[in-house]
Amino acid sequence: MITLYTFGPGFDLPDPSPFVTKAEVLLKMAGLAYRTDTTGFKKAPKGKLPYIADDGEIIADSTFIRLHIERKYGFDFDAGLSPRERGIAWAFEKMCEDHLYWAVVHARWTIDANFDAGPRRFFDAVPALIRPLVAAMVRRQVRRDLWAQGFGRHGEEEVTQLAARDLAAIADFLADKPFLMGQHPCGVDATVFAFVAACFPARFKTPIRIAAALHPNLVAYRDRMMERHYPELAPATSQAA
Ligand SMILES: N[C@@H](CCC(=O)N[C@@H](CS)C(=O)NCC(=O)O)C(=O)O
Repeated sequence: MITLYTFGPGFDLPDPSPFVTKAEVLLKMAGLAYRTDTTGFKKAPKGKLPYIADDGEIIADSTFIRLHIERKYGFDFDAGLSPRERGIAWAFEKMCEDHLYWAVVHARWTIDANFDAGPRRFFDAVPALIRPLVAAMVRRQVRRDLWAQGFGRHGEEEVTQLAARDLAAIADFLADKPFLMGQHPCGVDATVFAFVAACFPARFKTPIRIAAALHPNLVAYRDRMMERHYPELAPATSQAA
């Protein structure tokens, strides 16, 4: 059976990491049996989650997990889409992963109240004496990552402007369709759902959440996907909108 290495549910989400949620939804969409393991971070081949172990084979990175499922199990996440639609789906996916994601990281890690309400909990298992030091060290590294990526050079208002454009683009393209590319869910929905849901938890006081909630179709989409793949979490996340 496939093992998916995760952080475990947190922040009123299936996983604090939208990349992990994306990978899990892909496994669910493909109908593959899997179990989750929250103890794999230290052995992550690329230093990040998610990764999977499938019959002795280790695959790291949510997109490579998708390609692995497509290749090994012959499941086409974009079945029924034209080449043009596949291109659009890929562009939305990468906008979420390489743009919107960093706005979420910025909100969670650089705003003190949000850090205390979320990421600080990652360090609960660290011995109390060194816990503040370790938390500060990792937080510094995330700030460095944000600086290198570019969002760390912007103010909160500027980051919000960029995230709001991403969310508006998704909402406008989604329009009144149930799923991003039409009547049926496809691969990009695993990604868009995961990253849109990551904008919503009420514990994070961020204008990004307000920007997302401005689009009723986005809220409904998040709820629809949550109900479909995480019915046990659906009521909690719906209140968190
Ligand atoms: N491109 C990777 C990104 C994964 C990623 O950024 N994971 C983050 C959590 S959201 C992580 O594990 N970060 C830990 C670290 O950088 O130390 C994917 O698609 O899986």
